[in-house]
Amino acid sequence: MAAPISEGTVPWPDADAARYVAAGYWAGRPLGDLLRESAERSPDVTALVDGELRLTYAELADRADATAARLLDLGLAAGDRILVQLPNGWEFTVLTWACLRAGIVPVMALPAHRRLELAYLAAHSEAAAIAVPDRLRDFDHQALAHELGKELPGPWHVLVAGEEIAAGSLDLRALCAPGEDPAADRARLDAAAPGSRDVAVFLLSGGTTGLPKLIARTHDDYACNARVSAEVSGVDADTVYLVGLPAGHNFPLACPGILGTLLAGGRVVMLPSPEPVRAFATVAAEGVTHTAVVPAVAGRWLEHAERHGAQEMSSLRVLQVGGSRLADELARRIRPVLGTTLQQVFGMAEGLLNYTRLDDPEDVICTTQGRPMCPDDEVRLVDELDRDVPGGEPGSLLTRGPYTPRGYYRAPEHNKRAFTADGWYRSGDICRLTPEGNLVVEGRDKDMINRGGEKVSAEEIENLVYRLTDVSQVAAVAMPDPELGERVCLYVVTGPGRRDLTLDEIRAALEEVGVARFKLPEHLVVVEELASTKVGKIDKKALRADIASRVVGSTA
Ligand code: OOB
Repeated sequence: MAAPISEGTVPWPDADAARYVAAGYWAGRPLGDLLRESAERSPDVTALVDGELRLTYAELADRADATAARLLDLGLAAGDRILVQLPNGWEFTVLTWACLRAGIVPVMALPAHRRLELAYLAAHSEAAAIAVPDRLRDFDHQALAHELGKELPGPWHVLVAGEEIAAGSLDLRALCAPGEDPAADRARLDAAAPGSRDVAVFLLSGGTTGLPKLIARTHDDYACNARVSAEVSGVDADTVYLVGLPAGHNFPLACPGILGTLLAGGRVVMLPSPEPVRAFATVAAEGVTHTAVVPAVAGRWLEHAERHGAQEMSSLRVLQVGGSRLADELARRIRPVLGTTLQQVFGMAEGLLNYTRLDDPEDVICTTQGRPMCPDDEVRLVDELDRDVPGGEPGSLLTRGPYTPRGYYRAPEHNKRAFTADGWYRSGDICRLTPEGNLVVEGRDKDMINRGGEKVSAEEIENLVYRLTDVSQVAAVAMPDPELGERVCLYVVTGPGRRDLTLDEIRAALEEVGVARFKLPEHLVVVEELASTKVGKIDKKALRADIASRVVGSTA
């Protein structure tokens, strides 16, 4: 039997929880209930679009209940975990809604994850099932899903969305089909609704450690996350929200994303990728009003619009950009070129969300990453000794609040470093506060590489390279990149007799053990020795400066 989730989570202190309830941030109701209520308000309105498939709220809510009932019939129970690794399609939304109704907890993996990440996530969360596509971009997700099961102690269900359902797999599309008796399914799920303080979803941390951390988001806190986000981004019943980023990421899932839009009675349109030709055509065809992208995608959209025009974008009212730092220069082109309002979003799966407001002056929208969405979000900018920095100075961002959990799941040792004793989360972002109260992200003091919004833990890559290749020293650092912002660069001191170690060899070794492709190093610098700091640690600051000067040198 898997251990109950509550054993690994860190609850908010009672006094804070009471405050969040009193202030109305925590509604005291599970997300599945709130979604059901949204469906009640507008049963005949289209809620979900994926290509040819269109579902009204009544159809979506009933399908979700039917799916939930079938999951329970399979033997899954409230509190069980299911690894979700689905591309952006209707099945993702039906399954997620179903899980929220039944109290089954989705662990939001990304389609790019491979054996190493999935095996760890399945084991760490003690998942009882996985939902995958059959194949995606030439990768056999179904086969891998079955292999993973062999190493897990408990029962393991493989749910597959696709044409080829192998022996031993369950057809996810059949599981998500309309039910025979919607009223009975509904009554069954209403009667077994999870508690509002229970865990609703597990999100993955961007990661600065050897292994990714799981973030347990409760129904109360995640509903607040989605609902308040909807308010500050103007998402309501008239919204048509396009999902182009991987749906399991916090940004398109709940900032306000899929959940915020559905809670507000709007329409969600699923698209497999934000590639501009299809994204622009979909915006035009569906009358999309809101969407979320990372800066690298915003750059591609701007280029596309500059070449082919932006007529197709006329319905788009808000373009949310976040996940990594948007260059001011790119930000300034968005309104003139795309004719839409930019909303910068500086968020994290750990909680805190900062938004520029839609009616902020253009200068604030283009040069800051906004401010916390809730009056009860607490933010401090501190120095190395956790002392508040003077106003306007850069400092390391600490935060607490109604939707920022107080610890990672099952990670007591790591939590001592990642959180202060009084519950502040150390985001690792270096920010400064402008006089009018907005945050500007200036850098970070965490050992992470942000590859166009995809987070790569330097430590994770270094550990693997030590294990798999003959190096005596290795350091992974961010290499500046005009398109993605950063890419992974490796500095190595090779082991005896291995002076010929190549980038391809390292990449092949990492791929062989099943690391997501976006984490693979893209540049290798072999050196005699690595500079160290006074305390004997590898001097990464010096390495970052070194690679930055080499990149500038190579393009000059
Ligand atoms: C989002 O979430 P995560 O968990 O993948 O990554 C969080 C980290 C932040 O701590 C920061 O280092 C970076 O990503 N980040 C930004 C940023 N937005 C995120 N850095 C600079 N400027 C921004 N606008 O990335 C995420 C979650 C919810 C909404 C949006 C993004």
